[in-house]
Amino acid sequence: MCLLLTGYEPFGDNDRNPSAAIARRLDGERIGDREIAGRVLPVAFDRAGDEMIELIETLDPDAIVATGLAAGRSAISVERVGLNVADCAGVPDNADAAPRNERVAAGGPAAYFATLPVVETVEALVADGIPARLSNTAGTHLCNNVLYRTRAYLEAEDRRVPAGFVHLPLTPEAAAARAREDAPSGGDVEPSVALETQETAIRRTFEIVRGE
Ligand code: PCA
Repeated sequence: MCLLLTGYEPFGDNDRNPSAAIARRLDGERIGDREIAGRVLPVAFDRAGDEMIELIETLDPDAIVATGLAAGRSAISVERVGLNVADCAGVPDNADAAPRNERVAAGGPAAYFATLPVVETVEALVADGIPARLSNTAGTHLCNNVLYRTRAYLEAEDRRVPAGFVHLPLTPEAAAARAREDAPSGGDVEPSVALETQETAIRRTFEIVRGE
């Protein structure tokens, strides 16, 4: 048994994805008596959810924290809900799929709640001095897709494993790279949080799930 942590590969106009970096950095680290298995999912609507389900079947995790990048957000965002909506909102996936107003699962419920202790997690992160917030939408791109697929699978299999999704902001380096053209002429720079702080937040999220 392990603690499953997933991140995503780069996508769209992001040539780095902090969620992949953190999954790699925390892979093999111990939280109490459990080891984190850090894996990177493809940004592809027809593969990511299936790969997550394969990981759950192979690794039989005690807890699942999926993560992804949400450029523009200023805080670590603990997602409350995954919607039955697939809409790339103008950003095709890495295989050029661009769903518009589709369902993640035809005939499935409108939404699934994350089963991580989302409120306690946000409270603990903020108490530790980490900018964090509860988020009521994971969007309609792949992050939402994997949250929905993961929870739908766990419900169908009656597996009582806490599972949820955490969106991560840009790192300062990535925000600076994206601002390189605008910033000197007075444009705004997107918000960012240092990778080390993001990593601490994800480690802490697992500790809270484990009741530590
Ligand atoms: N963020 C996107 C997909 C992959 C990622 O890291 C999202 O928020 O849906």
